Amino acid sequence: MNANIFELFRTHWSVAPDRQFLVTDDTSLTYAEMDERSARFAAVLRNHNVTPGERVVVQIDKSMDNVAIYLAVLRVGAIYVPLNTSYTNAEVSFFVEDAAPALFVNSDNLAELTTEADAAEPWNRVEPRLADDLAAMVYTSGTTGRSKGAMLSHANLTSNALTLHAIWRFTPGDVLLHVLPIYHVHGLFVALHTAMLNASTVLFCPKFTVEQSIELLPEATVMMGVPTHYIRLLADDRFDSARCENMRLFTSGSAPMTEQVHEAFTERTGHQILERYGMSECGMITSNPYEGDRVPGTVGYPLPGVRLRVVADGHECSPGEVGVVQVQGPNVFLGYWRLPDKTEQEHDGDWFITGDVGSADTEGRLTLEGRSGDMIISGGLNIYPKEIELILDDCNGVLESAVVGLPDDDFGERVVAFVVASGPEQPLVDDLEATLRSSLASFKVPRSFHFINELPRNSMGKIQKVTLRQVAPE
Ligand code: MLC
Repeated sequence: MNANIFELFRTHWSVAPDRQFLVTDDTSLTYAEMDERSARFAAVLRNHNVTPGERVVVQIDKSMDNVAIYLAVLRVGAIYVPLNTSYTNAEVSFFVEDAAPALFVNSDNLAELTTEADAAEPWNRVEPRLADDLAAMVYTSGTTGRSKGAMLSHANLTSNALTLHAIWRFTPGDVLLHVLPIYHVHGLFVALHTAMLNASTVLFCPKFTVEQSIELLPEATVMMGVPTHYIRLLADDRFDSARCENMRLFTSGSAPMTEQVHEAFTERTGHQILERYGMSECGMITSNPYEGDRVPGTVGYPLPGVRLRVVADGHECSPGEVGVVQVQGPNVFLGYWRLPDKTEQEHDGDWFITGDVGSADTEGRLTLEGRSGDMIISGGLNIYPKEIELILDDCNGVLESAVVGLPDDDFGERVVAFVVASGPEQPLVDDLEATLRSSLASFKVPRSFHFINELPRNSMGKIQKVTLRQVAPE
């Protein structure tokens, strides 16, 4: 049997080849048309010597052809490596060097590849793959500031897609409002895979705007988002229960949602948001129940087939006790690309150490408390302070720096930098910002800079970020 997940998609959507798959403002594409488009791109990939097991790095705007290229990469048995479109050249060159792709698709060659696809003879086959062959590699940042490629197999993606499709009760006729970027696990796998297994129509928005979401909600039955999406919708009076009349399910993830937002949402729409928990290395791990209590502030139960334990000081925690969440299951990645030591470091035997801190109750319902590292989650994007501090520390006039996340009404957390000047003259904030912007994606650039005489340290010399968060000006 061919374990290539593309084969699974094709089996499921073949029930409705003429159904609209992706619908945008000005155009649409049926499932049969997407099948053909991906076959054309498959031919192009093969002409570019993309053979099974080779990587294809892709950094392009969200579009129908982006989806076709993703499917084409699966089809030819290669490994899809998506990159955030806001990464700078400096960031991208690291990924390209690390992944060593057979092809790098970006805005420079997209038009040419598209023209080649228009003219290509469709390659209608699906390369046979084994369950453990890689389908995708998703970069995640790390505490050291160096990104790691999480290797995801066809079996990883398949198990998660089938499970979510089942537990979130996708039914014929479901229409997905798709506002997420497709360079991350949430928008690419969770949203698109479940829709494809359902042969669902997807209202495919190039990016999230309140205006377009409000306009499209009456036509949709399912929306998947990050808390910032729901916070912004709630800030608009037009977002009400009438707009959500056809909606069956709102899910939220990638960042914690506050109980206040949960409650305001229910009050306004009559719907309870279903919060779930996942990460690039594992796809989805837990979910609040479709039927039964969706408890604000908790992320629900392990998905069927997924095992979870909470560990503190080398022992498994009893219910209610807080520790680090560890996971086992068919969804868990195969390791970090070319980093066997790092892979081993983040495992405890057969268990993957997520780095998230939480507790499980007697029924196994998980509540997350935070992270064991000092990662910042801003608008559903993970940001590692180290990456920013390393650049700041190299700036003229900077002795040292520390970056923390502070509470933010829109993004959940925002990035803030504390800087100690190396001399009597403070460096200019504009200069610091310009240096950071030249090498880092703009969502990582601190929203404010604060100069202090020295960084608070404990007796071991470790910077006390908790203290910094407390002294930060509003
Ligand atoms: C944009 N900006 C951000 C930001 N997004 N700053 C901090 N945090 C963010 N998340 C900044 C830009 O850098 C830019 O800054 C300015 O805001 C305008 O950019 P924009 O692109 O127009 O912003 P906007 O459309 O408002 O984006 C907000 C957003 C977006 C919430 C729609 O961030 C988003 O799509 N987030 C979802 C991310 C996601 O899919 N995560 C899933 C990861 S998978 P400037 O200074 O240049 O003006 C995962 C696993 C799991 O975590 O469980 O799901």
